[in-house]
Amino acid sequence: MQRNWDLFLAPYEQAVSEMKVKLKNIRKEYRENNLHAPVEFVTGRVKPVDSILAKCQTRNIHPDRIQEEMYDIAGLRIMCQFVEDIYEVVKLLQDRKDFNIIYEMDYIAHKKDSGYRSYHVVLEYPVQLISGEKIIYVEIQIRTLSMNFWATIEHSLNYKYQGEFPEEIHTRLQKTAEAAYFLDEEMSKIRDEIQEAQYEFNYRNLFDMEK
Ligand code: 0O2
Repeated sequence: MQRNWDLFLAPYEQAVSEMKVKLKNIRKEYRENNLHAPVEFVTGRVKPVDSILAKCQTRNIHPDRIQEEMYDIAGLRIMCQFVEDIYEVVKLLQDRKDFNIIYEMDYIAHKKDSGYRSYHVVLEYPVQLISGEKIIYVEIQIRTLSMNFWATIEHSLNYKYQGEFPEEIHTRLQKTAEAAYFLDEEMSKIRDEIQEAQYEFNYRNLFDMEK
């Protein structure tokens, strides 16, 4: 039987929209309290149908089991300035009562062979529909701006090579992943200085606007 994809994906669309608001509100609340926000920006998407079907093939998921076995149909990304912010965001998510974390993977402490680093969290998220409550999976990837830069480039190259990178490119990507992480480590070392400068900069801008 032909699946009605719009109907199937509607709760995922709703979950992504709701989660975006919630995550952006975390940033807003920090800023209103003149605190460094561990969330720099948030993006979200619902996986396109062709990607869902392709993943069914590669992961051997039966199309009738997509809802139960595919965790990243609803996906959000939280970008952070510092590695320390990632763990602060994870703690915030763990403490929330409006969803339930069922899976966490720290690809920062355990980077992938590709060089990929990010913190992955999968939630059971309750969506309120006219038919009642539906629990769906939502994946959140939390990463620094530097990790995001690397992952975005690697992802587009992956598309070109379909995961079969020539050895030279594979090695270069691993090297660039280390360079990106070196940047994160160096930034962490001068984090206090940076945050102080950002605070002064924001404060001055606010003062100028009021003139
Ligand atoms: P798209 O286009 O990003 O939506 P898990 O812990 O289960 O979340 P796992 O088992 O690696 O992680 O799952 P999967 O499905 O391989 O990866 C989930 C998502 O993590 C991917 O989504 C990517 O967004 C990201 N990711 C994982 N590994 C890599 C990597 O080596 N490079 C990059 N650039 N991203 C990665 P999709 O399905 O690729 O699609």
